[in-house]
Amino acid sequence: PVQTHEAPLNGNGVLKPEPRLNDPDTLARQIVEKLTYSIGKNPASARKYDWLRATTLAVRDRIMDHWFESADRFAEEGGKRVCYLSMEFLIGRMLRDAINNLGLTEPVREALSRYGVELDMIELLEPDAALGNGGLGRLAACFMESMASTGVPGYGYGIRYVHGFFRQEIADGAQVELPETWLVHGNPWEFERRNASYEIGFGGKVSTIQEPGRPSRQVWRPAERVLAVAYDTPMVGWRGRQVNTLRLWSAQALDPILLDAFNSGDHIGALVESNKAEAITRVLYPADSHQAGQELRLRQEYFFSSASLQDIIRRHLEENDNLSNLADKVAIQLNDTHPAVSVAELMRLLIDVHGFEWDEAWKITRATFSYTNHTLLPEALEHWPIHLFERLLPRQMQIIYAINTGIIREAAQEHGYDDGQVAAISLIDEGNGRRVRMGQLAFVGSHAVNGVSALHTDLMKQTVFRDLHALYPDRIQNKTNGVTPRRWLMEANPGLTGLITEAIGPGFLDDIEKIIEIDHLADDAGFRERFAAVKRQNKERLANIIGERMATSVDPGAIFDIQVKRIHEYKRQFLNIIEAIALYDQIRSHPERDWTPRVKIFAGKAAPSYVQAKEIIHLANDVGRVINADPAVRDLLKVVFIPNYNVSLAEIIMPAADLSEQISTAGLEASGTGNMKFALNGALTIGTLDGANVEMLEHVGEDNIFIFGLTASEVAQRRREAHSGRSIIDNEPMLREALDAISSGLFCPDSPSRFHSLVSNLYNNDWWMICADFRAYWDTQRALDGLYTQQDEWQAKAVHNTARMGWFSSDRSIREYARDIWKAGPDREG
Ligand code: Z16
Repeated sequence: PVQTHEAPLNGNGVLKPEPRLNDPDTLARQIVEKLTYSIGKNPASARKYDWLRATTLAVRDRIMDHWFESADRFAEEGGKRVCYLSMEFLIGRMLRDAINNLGLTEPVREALSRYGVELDMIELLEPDAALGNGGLGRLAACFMESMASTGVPGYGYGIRYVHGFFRQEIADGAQVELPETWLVHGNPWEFERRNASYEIGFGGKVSTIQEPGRPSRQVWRPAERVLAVAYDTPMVGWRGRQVNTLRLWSAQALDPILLDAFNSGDHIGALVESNKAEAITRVLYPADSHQAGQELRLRQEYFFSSASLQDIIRRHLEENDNLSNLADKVAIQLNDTHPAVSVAELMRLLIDVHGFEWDEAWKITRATFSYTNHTLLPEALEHWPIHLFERLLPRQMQIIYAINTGIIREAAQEHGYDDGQVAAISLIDEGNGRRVRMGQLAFVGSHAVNGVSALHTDLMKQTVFRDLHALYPDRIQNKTNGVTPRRWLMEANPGLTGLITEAIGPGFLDDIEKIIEIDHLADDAGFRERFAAVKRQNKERLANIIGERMATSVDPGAIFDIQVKRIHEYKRQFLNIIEAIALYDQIRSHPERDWTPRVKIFAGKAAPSYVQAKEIIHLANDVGRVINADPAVRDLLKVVFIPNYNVSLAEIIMPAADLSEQISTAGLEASGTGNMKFALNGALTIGTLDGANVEMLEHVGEDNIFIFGLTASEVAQRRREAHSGRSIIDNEPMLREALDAISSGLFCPDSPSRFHSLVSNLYNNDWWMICADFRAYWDTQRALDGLYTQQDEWQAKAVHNTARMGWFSSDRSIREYARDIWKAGPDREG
């Protein structure tokens, strides 16, 4: 195996370079030095991209100083490391975040201005690192930033996809997917670590080796092997206090080319192996809240799990005599079930490679792992067909059977479980063609299992993990999600950050919960006006983008009513669109009424194979085209779908919202994190009692959030009663007329039946409770119309939202994980 040690760069301190200075003069000089000697341009001939690259390299030098310091400190202190295993890290752009956290924003701006270069302009040229689908991947990115900011020695482990999440275009109203190519111009943030590479096996056979006088052991001989090569990216914490590492794995063939085949004339065949290996890390699956069931996906999951575990074990053995104290030195968090095969893989490595007995290995494994669940949707729960699993990972399959036997024995013998209860906890689903249930595997292999909001965690105990929870009642705990205030307030909304700093000083930048100190300023008319002025500026910026990209003019004086997130039936963008159509109808029928102008803004991507989600995108675009062009509406209502929602667009949208739409069918959104970003930036929320909305209500108070609709238990009740939409539609003229308008082809005259199946789903079973919640949603929206005309009241509520959102910082989430699950971090000695 290709496992060598990384050379300590500043051994004895002899080779240690002078740390870089941060004044504008030095920065200006060094940026030009990079331009000249690393890029080969002079300031006169340099293009915008060259300046971006030179600036990135100069900033990167400053990160290196902190990075080594952090690594040396961890090694010296010998404390517990936290490894966050995640198939997705949705980071976005990195330059502004790094500059902000290093306190370099003003000196870099000044340095560049000497060459007539604008920092804000070059920042926009950086591609988004879009190695994630949505909430789960963005949470991992916020957690990486917060671990570095709160002093947790955190290591992210994931996959270096060549193609991140697809680029979305809208053509004639419909989503078109295009490949994303963030690496084509090189990636100055990553460092290839050839010396950290590991072999990953697939397929083959397991044989039993029996040596005289010794217990038999299993040896796995994989049929295929690929190489996992590490690429490290620094994760800079607030004030550069700590820099952690995100280690992403790239797949390569062991032999780059089969020379024998090539020489005998088979030029294509010579490359087959390398193509097959590289395919593993070629592309991110664009499936959110839905299992991607292909073999390649299982290969991806095992590939990055095994590489990460081998790396963790290697580092541990560099610093310790053996692996028996692994759990004292490492906590491994499984971000959803995507890395759950790690449970079997660590067992294999401990037993087959490092000679542990089963019981000892199982103790170490459980003490090391913990698992976060992000969804209860049955279609999202991963379960792999046994035959596929067995063919690809035969030894891991054996281990899973053995784990299962142990768990079932414990349940039957010690707890008297009957056959039905045993079937419910089994790692093998015998129901539909025998499958490995990855949630069950992650659960039994972990000492702690968490949900991502209080409601979601309760529902986990009642639904998917009901029987395992009964067996292990102390294992499930809640860790409500959070978002990093550096990216989502300071960097995205410098205007608001400046205003708050003027009002209460900069203390909230180090401790976001201090933002509560602006709460009483909700009663201060002068402050409210300045708060509203910042919002207005942010809305103008978004209005300009909408004008440029979509040739639609929107009035920044209107309510900016925004729903941005992945498109999914349970998130109910459809309900929002139906409300827009009903409002359109009312504005036309009652022109004399005093309508409050509104701009309804949508953005988000649909999984390419998710037909209904794509129809919803199409509907939003079709409805927008008709409403925006109707003179009878007199600009009182606009409907806009902004293409290609991503982290960078979110950074512009969040600060520009008056109203945040968080309207999922209750019980289905595990947490939501966009809800937090909006409210932190002073948007009011219209939402259901779902996910973290419930806790937002508790923090901001019921006067400052607009809750409507069925509760989770009411939804469950109606579903048991086989609720259908028809009787509701019959008794609700506004709803019926809106649906009739859709069915009539009013919005799609070229293809009038386009949305028939979307509408007939509502009549037939209304699974997502769109009809059931329509009236409550409509009434709440109209109350908000009224409130918006009372700007004093509206702005006071907006101030309360910003003031009271400090708790939803990912710093708080991370401190809870560190305290309750990892037993690691700065608050623990050693
Ligand atoms: C995802 O983004 C989420 C769940 C999931 O099973 C798969 C993906 Cl890709 C989301 C949840 O839907 C959302 O409620 C939650 O806030 C987020 O994960 C982070 O926990």
